[in-house]
Amino acid sequence: APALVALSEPAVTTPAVSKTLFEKIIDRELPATIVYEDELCLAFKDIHPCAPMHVLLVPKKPIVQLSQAAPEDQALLGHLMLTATKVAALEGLGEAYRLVINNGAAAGMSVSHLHLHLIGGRPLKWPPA
Ligand code: IU
Repeated sequence: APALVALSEPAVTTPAVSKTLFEKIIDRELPATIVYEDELCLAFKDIHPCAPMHVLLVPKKPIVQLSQAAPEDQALLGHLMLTATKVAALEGLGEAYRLVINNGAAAGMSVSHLHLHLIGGRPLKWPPA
């Protein structure tokens, strides 16, 4: 019957590309402990910290991963690095911290929005696992 056909239609059209977790944090749709923000990026505490200090820095521009960054993103990538040094100082890490970008699932990337890990507050061994 036509009525049943109509009921089988989805009530809401989903967007072609849904927001990642980090976009939702940037847009304040999900909570996070934000430690720094400017017009280009946001820094917030990792929900599963691997050290006493573990912050994620994300560009507001949704770059999927480092290998998909474009030449026009050069200044933004530099800004993320320099901002990480600022956040490290703000968080009292002194000169001892590590910055990590995981690129691709096999390298440990689990959220498809470029993010720079800032890790510190304990002795860090090298190489990482
Ligand atoms: P990765 O490099 O993609 O593995 O980093 C993703 C990080 O996002 C990882 O350290 C998670 O603990 C972190 N995270 C988060 O902070 N909040 C969340 O809701 C989820 C993951 I899911």
